Amino acid sequence: MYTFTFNDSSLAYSIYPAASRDSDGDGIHDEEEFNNGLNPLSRTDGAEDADGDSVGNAAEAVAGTSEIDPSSRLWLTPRTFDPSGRFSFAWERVSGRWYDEYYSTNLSSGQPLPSLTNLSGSGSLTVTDEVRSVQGRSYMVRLRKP
Ligand SMILES: [Ca+2]
Ligand SMILES: [Ca+2]
Ligand SMILES: [Ca+2]
Repeated sequence: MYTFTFNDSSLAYSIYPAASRDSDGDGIHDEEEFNNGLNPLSRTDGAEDADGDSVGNAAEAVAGTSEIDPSSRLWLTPRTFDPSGRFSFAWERVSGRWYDEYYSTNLSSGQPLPSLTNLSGSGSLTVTDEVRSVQGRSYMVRLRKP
């Protein structure tokens, strides 16, 4: 898909691949906005949540999830404590994205420590904390887009 722009004052025009252009600067490429019923010339819809899944449209574009499918979102789901007290959680990975998993025992000071990094692939990934007592621990997944 290509986008054609025309300036009626200067009579200048351009043609560019919509998949590589973000005309309104909201973090979502024009082609993705066209395909999902968003407005590629309005940056206000980047902050909106078209499918009501609690993740904004621009954040979904970065995560590689669908802006129009509420079942598609980056979301940590707590699984369970196993019999020995280990805690597991999961999230859906998107192909072409990289993930780092962090935990912290104290969010008010210090930095979260990486325990698993450079995770890629697709589909659900379950991570189990090998520590048997996770009381007071917080978990975070950082996403990187190449
Ligand atoms: Ca855009
Ligand atoms: Ca959403
Ligand atoms: Ca979604």
